[in-house]
Amino acid sequence: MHWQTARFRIDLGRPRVMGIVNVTPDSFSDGGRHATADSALAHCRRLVDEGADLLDIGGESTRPGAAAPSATEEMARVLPVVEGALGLGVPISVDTSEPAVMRAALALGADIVNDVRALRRAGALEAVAAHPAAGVCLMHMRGEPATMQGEAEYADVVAEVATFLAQRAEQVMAAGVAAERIMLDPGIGFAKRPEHNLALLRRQRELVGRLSRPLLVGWSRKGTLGVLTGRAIADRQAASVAAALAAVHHGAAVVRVHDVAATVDALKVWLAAGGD
Ligand code: HH2
Repeated sequence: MHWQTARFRIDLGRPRVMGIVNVTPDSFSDGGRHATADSALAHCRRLVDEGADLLDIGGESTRPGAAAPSATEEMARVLPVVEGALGLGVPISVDTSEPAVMRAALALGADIVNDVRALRRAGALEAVAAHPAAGVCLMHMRGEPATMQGEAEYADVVAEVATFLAQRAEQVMAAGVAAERIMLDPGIGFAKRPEHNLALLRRQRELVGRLSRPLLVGWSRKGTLGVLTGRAIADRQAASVAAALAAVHHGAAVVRVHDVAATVDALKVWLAAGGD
């Protein structure tokens, strides 16, 4: 299995680590830490040195209750960092739902669009389809970050997430995006309560089995880990690494993480121990 992206064909024969770079004033765990292009780029370099297989650069916080920035503001945050990061030798993903940001980033040469809204904003699907090989990550969410936790009601969260992702992948393929470009994501913490997130982890094999494309999963520092451990956001590294390993153990192809060095080390040991 592989993931086709603009410049790289990513071999998914081993688990891959996507390092998170938030160029935002308000992200839930690292808001304001890399708010200038220079500091964000320095962070990109550090994550690549730590072993990140790919980078995900975002200019919109999607924490529950967050307000969306304008497209102009998002572009001003993200594009200079994307431009600099393109020279680092790893695939560059842009975490955005905004078609104007997608178009501009893809024109610069970005490899992947990672969209928590699964290309559902008007013009987003066309922006990605217009590029012959760019990769895309389609994530499950309901509603908008400002209101999504009010929509966290499921009869069977695994079945409902699987149905959404399978249908969305079909629609994106029907628009001309080849299957090999698509990655799917259950959207941990997006319109989901802790019991939903944990069901998606425990039953992740079932989810993977229902989908024809690989899974990218983001547990890093999220609220369910706080519920499980009683830890504040800044103290969830061990919990995040454990969740990333569990996700890989249950079949995730890519894990989206803040703590790249710790996750890379843990995966090395897990692989040496015969992890599959
Ligand atoms: N989670 C966040 C943002 N983007 N993209 C994908 N594909 N999957 C995720 O689970 C995911 C995502 C939220 O985390 P973070 O980027 O740390 O925070 P914020 O949205 O507040 O910037």
